[in-house]
Amino acid sequence: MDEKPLSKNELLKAASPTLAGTIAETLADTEAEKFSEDDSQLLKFHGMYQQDDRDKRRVKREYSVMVRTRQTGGTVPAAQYLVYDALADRFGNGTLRITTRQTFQFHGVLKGDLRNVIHTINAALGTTIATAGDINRNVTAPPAPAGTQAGKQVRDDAFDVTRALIPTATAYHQIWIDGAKLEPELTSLVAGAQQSGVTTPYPIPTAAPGADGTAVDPLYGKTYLPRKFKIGFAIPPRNETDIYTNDLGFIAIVENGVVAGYNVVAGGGLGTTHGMAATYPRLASPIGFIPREHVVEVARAAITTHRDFGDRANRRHARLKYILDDRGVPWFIAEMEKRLGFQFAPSRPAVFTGQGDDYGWHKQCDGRQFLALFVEAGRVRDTPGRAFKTALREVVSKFSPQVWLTPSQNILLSDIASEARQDVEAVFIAHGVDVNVRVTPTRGVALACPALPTCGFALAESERALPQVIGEIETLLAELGLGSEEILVRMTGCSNGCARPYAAELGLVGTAPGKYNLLLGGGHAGTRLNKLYRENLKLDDLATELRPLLARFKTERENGERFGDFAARVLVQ
Ligand code: SRM
Repeated sequence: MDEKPLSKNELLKAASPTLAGTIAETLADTEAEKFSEDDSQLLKFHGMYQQDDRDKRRVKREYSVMVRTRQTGGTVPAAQYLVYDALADRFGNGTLRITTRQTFQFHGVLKGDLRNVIHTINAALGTTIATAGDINRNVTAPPAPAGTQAGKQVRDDAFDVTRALIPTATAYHQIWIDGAKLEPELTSLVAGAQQSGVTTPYPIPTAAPGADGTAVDPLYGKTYLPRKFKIGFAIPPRNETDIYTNDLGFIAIVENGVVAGYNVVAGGGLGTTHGMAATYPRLASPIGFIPREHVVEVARAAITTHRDFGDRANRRHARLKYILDDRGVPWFIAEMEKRLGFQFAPSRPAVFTGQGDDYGWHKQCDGRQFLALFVEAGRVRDTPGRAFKTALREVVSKFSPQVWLTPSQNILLSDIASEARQDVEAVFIAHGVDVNVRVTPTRGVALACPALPTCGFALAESERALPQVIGEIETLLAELGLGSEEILVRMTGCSNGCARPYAAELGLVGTAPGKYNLLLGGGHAGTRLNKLYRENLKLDDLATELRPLLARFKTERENGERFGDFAARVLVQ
């Protein structure tokens, strides 16, 4: 069908359908300081990215690996959290990074420590399988600490979809798990995770390759997908998971407290390349309604449609969104229905009104409490005078709450007995963290990708610049008497869209060191993309650029109008 030559990654996958490459050989070679370029592409399917510290690049390239875990719906059992916390200190850079897709990343892992890390994660009933690569990534879902039945059903469905889409024919088990031994100091933590009663949520891929090394994954086939694939779940009216930015989204339709089924949306994705108009962000299109029992089949049908029709010649045109635009949404629906053997019903009414996390203490249905904690740019760490990571470890260790990672890069701790609330607060206070002090609404919803120094794509700072950028916006808002206003600000170091800047009320997208495209007018509930307002703006000039815009917002806004809606109406029509 496609006459253009296959992309390099396609040839690579075809040559190594077990995804083994020469990873094991490089691991065994203690002299080799890094993986080959080909292996570093295959490593992604194992949940790892080869990186180097770009702050040090001018002096010497120092290679390390970023490891990404899988946490369906951001669910992290307490005992598993304690293992991750220890791994970050023992083998990573001492921090845990919560991602915009509710996973954890360990940065700075040395090649020689990788087997230890991956084996330990698996021993603690976690996995890193397929958290990157041309395959289904972490499935996002609204954290459901309140304990509602609908929340639990959605989480169960997210796990079912996850399990159904885990690849089988990989070398994962052989390379990282077989014969690996646990570090003695981690043994008791891992035993805690194993005994904590958590049933293993992820199947361990054990399908060994045949003697000729050509085992083919039954779902993905020999060359997997043409590109990454992302699935999310949402429960209206909250759109925490930014459902329309996923390749495939399931919007729960809740009736009488239970999930009747899902509105399916497809073809979302944000990745773009500067200067290439053929690449663009896109929100998912409505496909139709399905009863709950069809959720896994629909996910499989979308995956195989992407597998069979995605562009395998041009990786910049390979996401599902381009299939929907090139062939049309009606074509996609018809193709899905052909594969499913039934028709979609018309989508049911569903309205999103907001996203983000409500910080502080909340009551669960069962009378216990959960605590939502703000984590700036998702970086769990200790800083002078504020030992957040240590406090978290102590609280999780003492009170065993369920840990939830949110798509806004925050942490929720649930199932805490009401009587324990003061004791939990005391632990945080002892480490310089007052959980009752609120950041401003704008800081509370801001997101940033890691960018420098770890990301190879970063053109400009993001995570490290965010606190100051928000500080400047806070100052402007306070000067104008708008301090209580919430503006959804999202920043990235390049055009790939990792902190979902195109779905923000105010997006900053790095173009060069110190320079950003300023985008305005996205909807705060994730239902409208923003538009370019200023190209290559110097970050130093941001306050000067924003002051008159915010002043106009103050005087010209309609009653209760949010900044994003005002900008879409007045500034970037
Ligand atoms: Fe992303 C690539 C970080 C969510 C679109 N993303 C990368 C890499 C792995 C760079 C690389 O390939 O070497 C970044 C690693 C940097 C580092 O040091 O950590 C990276 N992406 C992230 C995270 C950690 C950002 C964060 O602040 O949390 C998120 C990890 C999510 C996870 O747990 O799986 C992350 N990335 C996203 C999202 C948002 C989402 O999924 O909700 C997007 C936009 C949605 C989408 O996929 O369209 C996103 N990342 C990309 C792209 C552009 C893909 C495209 O279609 O063009 C790339 C580049 C690529 O794949 O070639 C990319």
